Amino acid sequence: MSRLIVISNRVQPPKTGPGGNQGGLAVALLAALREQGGIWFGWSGETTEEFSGHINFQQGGGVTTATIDLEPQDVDEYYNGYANRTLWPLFHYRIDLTEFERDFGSGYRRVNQRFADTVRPLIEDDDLVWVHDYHLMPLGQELRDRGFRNRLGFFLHIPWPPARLLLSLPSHRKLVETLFAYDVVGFHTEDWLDSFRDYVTKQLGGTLGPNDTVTYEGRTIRAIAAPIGIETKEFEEAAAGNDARFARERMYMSSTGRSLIVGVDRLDYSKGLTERFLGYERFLQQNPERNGLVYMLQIAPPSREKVNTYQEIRANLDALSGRINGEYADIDWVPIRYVNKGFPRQTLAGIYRAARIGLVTPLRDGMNLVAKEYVAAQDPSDPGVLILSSFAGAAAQLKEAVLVNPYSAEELSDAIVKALEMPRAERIRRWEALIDNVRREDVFWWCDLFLAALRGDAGAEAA
Ligand code: GDG
Repeated sequence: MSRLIVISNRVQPPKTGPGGNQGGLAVALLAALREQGGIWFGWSGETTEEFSGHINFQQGGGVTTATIDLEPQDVDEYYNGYANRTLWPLFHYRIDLTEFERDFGSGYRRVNQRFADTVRPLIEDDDLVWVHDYHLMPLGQELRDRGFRNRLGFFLHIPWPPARLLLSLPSHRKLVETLFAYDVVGFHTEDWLDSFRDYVTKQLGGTLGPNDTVTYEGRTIRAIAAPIGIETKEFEEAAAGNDARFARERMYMSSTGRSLIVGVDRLDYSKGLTERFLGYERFLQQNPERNGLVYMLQIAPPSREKVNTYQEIRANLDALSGRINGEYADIDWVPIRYVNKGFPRQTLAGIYRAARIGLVTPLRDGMNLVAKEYVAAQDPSDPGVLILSSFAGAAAQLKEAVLVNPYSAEELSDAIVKALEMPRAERIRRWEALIDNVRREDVFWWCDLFLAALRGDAGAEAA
């Protein structure tokens, strides 16, 4: 069996035992690495005055990780710059927040070259290489430029934007062309895949062929939809376990007789938190008789704090939650508990299970794993209701959720009422359809699907 080389911006060091706090992606990739052998390569998250190409190897839990340090300028231009000030907002349809700076582009190229130079000697002839996400799109081309002939795959974890938006990126064509260095390029949904095909055919003059192939300038790749899942079985077990029970009891004790509405998101403008708070405010305003009978817990650990749009959204949410609480709170009730810190996964599982409503309303999201975690954590005999943005990739699979337009405060407010009033039989019926998908298309299924395509297995059909 070929070894697997996983390359991503950051590397998740393997943690073993029940204290492990990894999400689905890390769990699946670590399992694949354990089975096939190989290395997970990426940035350490640390900086160094001068880039040396020194690789720090670590072994643990049957997996080898290899990390490099980057220069502060690299981090500014590549990570905080091109990746998170240019590509992230643009690919989430936020052209208003997208910053175009030449230095970002050159930093992005430089870091991708540094990745290629340092990882190249670690790769053996028949290793499979799987590159992840928007930070590293040109890495495949950089490796090919260094004479690399292995099977190379790329998976994009965020949406692929419509061509009309992508055209606003200076040198968009060059960036997309680099994807043809891979053998397989994966997206979460048919929607994102369609946008990619549309760009390639209309802007590049490429052609579509059978079995998900796309050809451009004599080079044929497979472009597939492969929706990521979660480690469903482990998460279901965690939700029924002791740590989760403890978290659940804490929630019940602090709010006897009140229905919990939960949101869990990295603090990011793509997650629609401002619009969610406004929708909840509308609900409070339109349903005075329900005030005091519900409360919202929004967990939002800060992310990308060096990027000013993230500082702004944080300040906005502080103000908005303060305003709503100031307006609607009572001496014994606070409508929003807004918490800017992270919790262990087991605790999250317990909180999800205690919640009558899971509110997952991103304005745009490649997939959204919280929606799936919420479903996996429910009590089968009395499940809660998932309210899900129709603009999350997950909506293509989780069709039995209450689907909403996250921009509409009215729709959010109506959906909350509908979920609170939903009879138990309907909640069970919807949940059974949801959990069926979350179990079947879990993260191991996703990983196998992509790797089968990458190996070029005959008959490896995408989802
Ligand atoms: C990108 C794409 C795509 C959140 N708060 C805590 C915590 N989390 C965990 C959640 C979930 C993960 O973080 C977030 O995953 P999402 O999928 O919701 O979103 P992104 O971080 O934006 O991920 C996304 C994903 O890649 C995978 O392809 O689905 O569309 O944007 O697992 O549970 N975990 C812990 N404590 C917290 O407080 N332990």
